[in-house]
Amino acid sequence: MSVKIFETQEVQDFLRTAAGLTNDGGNPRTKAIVHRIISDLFKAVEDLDITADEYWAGIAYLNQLGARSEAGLLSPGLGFDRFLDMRMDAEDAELGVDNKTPRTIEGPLYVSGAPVEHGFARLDDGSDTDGHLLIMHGTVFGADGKPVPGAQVEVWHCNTKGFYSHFDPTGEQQAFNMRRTIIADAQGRYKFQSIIPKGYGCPPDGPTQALLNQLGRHGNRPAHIHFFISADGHRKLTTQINIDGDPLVYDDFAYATREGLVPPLVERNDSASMQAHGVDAPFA
Ligand code: MBD
Ligand code: FE
Repeated sequence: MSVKIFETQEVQDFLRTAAGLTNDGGNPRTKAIVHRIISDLFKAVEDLDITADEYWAGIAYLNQLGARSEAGLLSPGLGFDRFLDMRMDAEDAELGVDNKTPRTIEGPLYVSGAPVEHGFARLDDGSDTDGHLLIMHGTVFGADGKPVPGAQVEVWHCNTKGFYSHFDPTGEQQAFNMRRTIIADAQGRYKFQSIIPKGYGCPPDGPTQALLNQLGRHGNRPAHIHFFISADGHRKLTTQINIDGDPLVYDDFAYATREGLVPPLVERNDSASMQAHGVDAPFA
């Protein structure tokens, strides 16, 4: 079938009606967005000769995506999250804003309400004994280059099985394991102890992975740690770091790796530095 009806007045009028553009009430912005999206989809059906079977398979797929709560997982997999960041980066570039730490995507696994700690936090509850000890510390700076006392550093990551607390299918993790909010000290410094996470993989039996399979793509992320950095009077930063050396650092299904977000890891074995940096002497 290759009939072309999309450009006809009948179909164009129909699209306007379906999007509510021909009636009062409702939300104009919603109408404009829905009109554009359904128009683009109608056009795709026509241009690609999408069959009824293919169309209904797509509808069934959306239901599966919802049933498994994976819309937020497919989104970065198809590059939408990265695209939104690219747009914000481009806007910043136009305004001459120089982001010292690049932004990158939030992902679907943040949970609000993590325990709040001041200056230092241990993120892991010690139950994941396969983990390699990790200490990370730094200072939050504002756009003016000055430290931001009391800045809020929200940090979250997964365990050595690639599972996040609240989303762990094994049910083995305590609530908020490997999730904390750290309030930076008077010099804007934060520090935490945890374990090095493993990479994340999409649920192998889920709809996101099923689509990625059809695209010939994997659904894995390199090991990473997420951050929200916020403070009064400052724009919130959403970012991550990647664990250097992970084979997928530059092959992330969610496209979140960026230059400047792969800090070097320093292995420390001497007990003096362990004591200086460990949980017993967080600010020594
Ligand atoms: C993750 O842990 C993640 O950070 C993203 C972006 C997508 C899926 C899982
Ligand atoms: Fe993640």
